[in-house]
Amino acid sequence: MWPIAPEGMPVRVFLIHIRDPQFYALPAATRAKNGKIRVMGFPPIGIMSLSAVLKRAGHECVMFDQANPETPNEVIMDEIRRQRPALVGLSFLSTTSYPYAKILARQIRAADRHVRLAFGGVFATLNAMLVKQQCPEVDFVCRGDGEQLLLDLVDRMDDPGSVAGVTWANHGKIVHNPNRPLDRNLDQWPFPDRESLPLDFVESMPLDVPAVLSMDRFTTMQTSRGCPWPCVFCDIPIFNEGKWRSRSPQHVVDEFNHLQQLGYGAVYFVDDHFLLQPTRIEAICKGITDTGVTIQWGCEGRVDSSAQHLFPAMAKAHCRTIMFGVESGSQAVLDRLKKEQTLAEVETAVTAAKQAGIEIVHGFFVVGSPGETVEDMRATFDFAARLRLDTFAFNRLCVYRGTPLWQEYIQRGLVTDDADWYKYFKCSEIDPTCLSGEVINTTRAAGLRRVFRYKLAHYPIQTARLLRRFLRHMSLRDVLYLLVKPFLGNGRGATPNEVLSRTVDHATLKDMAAELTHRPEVGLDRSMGDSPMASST
Ligand code: B12
Ligand code: SF4
Repeated sequence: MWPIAPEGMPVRVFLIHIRDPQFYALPAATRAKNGKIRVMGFPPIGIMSLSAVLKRAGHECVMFDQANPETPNEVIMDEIRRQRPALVGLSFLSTTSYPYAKILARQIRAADRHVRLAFGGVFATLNAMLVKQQCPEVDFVCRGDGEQLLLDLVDRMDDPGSVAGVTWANHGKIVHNPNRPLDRNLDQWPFPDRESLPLDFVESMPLDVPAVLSMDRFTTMQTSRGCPWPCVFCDIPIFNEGKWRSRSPQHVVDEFNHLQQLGYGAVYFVDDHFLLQPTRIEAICKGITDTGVTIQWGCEGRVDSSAQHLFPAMAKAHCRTIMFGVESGSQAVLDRLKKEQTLAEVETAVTAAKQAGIEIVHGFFVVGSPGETVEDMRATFDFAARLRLDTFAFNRLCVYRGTPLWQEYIQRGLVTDDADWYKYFKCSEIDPTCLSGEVINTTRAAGLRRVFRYKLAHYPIQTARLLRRFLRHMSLRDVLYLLVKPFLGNGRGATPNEVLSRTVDHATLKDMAAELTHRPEVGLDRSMGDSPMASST
């Protein structure tokens, strides 16, 4: 029998960050100076936050990240057998990593009947009852913020009924404990435990998620949680009960200082809407400038932010990147998505950021929205070309369970909760008011060509500067290839460097992960054989 510590006693917890292959097949070629494996990507800040909380409370925590090629599932299983943790927590973000989480949970359960298993993260939160039903081998599905929840759970694993935010089974009957009140005192938690994984992160994802575009030691930070807007495709407002909460400026500045001491050079905020509260931004920028922190950072926010007069102060405090959710160049599409922003607001924000000296201004766009016409799509690419954006991404709109769009699709009979809740859908695959996938892809390829041509002709200096930045990460050959790629048509693969830097959409890996979400439960375990995480080879 596995040991369960009495309440208040230290326990050993394993936390595993599950990724789908497109987000972990990214080891960089060289090791860092400190001997750690270097990985291109975002660090798993969810489990790092929880590890710090557990350790401060006196517990032992061992983390694994599937980005690490040296810890495939079988190594994690060996460690579980060897170290016998009291609890193994599996953390994953989204629909596409859920199949991998299920597979690993089942492997662990098959190897040991007694170890306690927990799931957490956005997807698990929004689908807790269904997840528990589909994965009876997982003891606890944990909903919402994990900090206090995990502390409570490790103390009371034998009495989960008393732990708010947990979905579990009592004699075969699923019990959905009440939600936890939203934690507003985020300053109470320690800084994430960034040093315990044997990995160093560098970010180099120029076009997909450009972040800060630096080859420095990289990490992420979370200074606020949530977003109160009603965009129909987004589940962040649901995860955060429509609220926005933040850490105090001093706490954020202290973390910057701490990171500077640890040798980090680039930080990206994973906040959903960093630009929400001007006074807080002003205080953070002042703190960074006053304390002489030189870390370059990037953030995301809405174009209607009332903090735009602070863009110069942000640039002075080494904010290098701002990413805006532009979504579309058609007001009709923006309104259909309930984005609650105008094209004029987009132009104002992008121009203000560039005028303030923000080096990289990025636009997130979606294509394939309900009701979008070919003309709307063309308008989007023309708009992207005209805007002073440095980088942009045009992703296909997807629908996730829990969002208002999902609810609409249920009412329209396009999906059902019972059959489809765990499936990854591009809207165009199920919604007849969307353009077909083929038309979307052809129009997108043509639109990208127009954007590149326009940028080179109208913003040659801005484009040259950006290319110079790319050249710090990539060979000239690959940069040239990147430029001509939209003109080559389909069927050309990525260069090795592109694969590493994720400069282009990883269509194959993305499709593979998406397809796995549609596989029937019985076939899922066999799919493990196809997965690069199954073994280190
Ligand atoms: C940064 C980010 C990314 C980054 C990197 C993530 C990483 N490696 O850590 C990148 C760019 C790679 C990424 C990729 C994708 N992302 Co993303 N991403 C985010 C973002 C903006 C922040 C995540 C984050 O770091 N949060 C901060 C940490 C501290 O929070 P956390 O991980 O949620 O952990 C807390 C709790 O959830 C809980 N918890 C977490 N795990 C566990 C485990 C246990 C046991 C317990 C008790 C608690 C617990 O405790 C933590 C502390 O409170 C979120 C939006 C959001 N607000 O969550 C979207 C989000 C998670 N992503 C989303 C999507 C769709 C994707 C992609 C599928 C996009 C795509 N089509 O390619 C991919 C898939 C990635 C994958 N499957 O591996 C969606 C998920 C929607 C859904 N229902 O599936 C979100 C919600 C954004 C959105 N609304 O569209 N993403
Ligand atoms: S503004 Fe961004 S984070 Fe907020 S609901 Fe809309 S898409 Fe989601």
